[in-house]
Amino acid sequence: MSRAPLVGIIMGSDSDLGVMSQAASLLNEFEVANEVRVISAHRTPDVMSEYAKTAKKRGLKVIIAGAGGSAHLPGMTASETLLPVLAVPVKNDNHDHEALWSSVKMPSGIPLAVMPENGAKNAALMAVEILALSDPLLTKKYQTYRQSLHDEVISKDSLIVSEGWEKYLRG
Ligand code: RP5
Repeated sequence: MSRAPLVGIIMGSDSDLGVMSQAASLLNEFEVANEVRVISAHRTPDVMSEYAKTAKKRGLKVIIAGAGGSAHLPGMTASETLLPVLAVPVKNDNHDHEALWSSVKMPSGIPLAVMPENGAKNAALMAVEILALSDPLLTKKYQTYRQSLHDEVISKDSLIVSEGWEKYLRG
């Protein structure tokens, strides 16, 4: 994507990329310029600090930050920028729910919008909602997306009602 990024997607490790790339893919579908970086709060705190402090000046509007384990990246990034930060607690098989807890337990005063565990897609959608506030074209695309969710449920329901749930389950 060649336009200046509006959304920064950062993660604590390349092991988070499987989850966090879902945010980038979704933003690409909406044609929202984004950048993907691996930045660790623990291993590269200097880079994290610089990234957060310069993000707004560089034109970013939203940051999506994903991390697993004790997950300091989302909260620390939020503390060093005035941009909204959306946290994605990354949950791999060897993790418990610590990333979720460390994000939702942010002390009062520094807000962090916390998504579900591995909820990178929802983070991207929330970023779309934020950007759509000042972008009518993006609002239109988002409305179309929401309508498609609605229509999909209606068509599944119709099929279950007309064919019966047993046949539906058998495919
Ligand atoms: C966190 O520790 C990362 O966000 C990742 O989820 C977890 C494990 O990192 P690696 O040891 O796989 O690099 O900081």
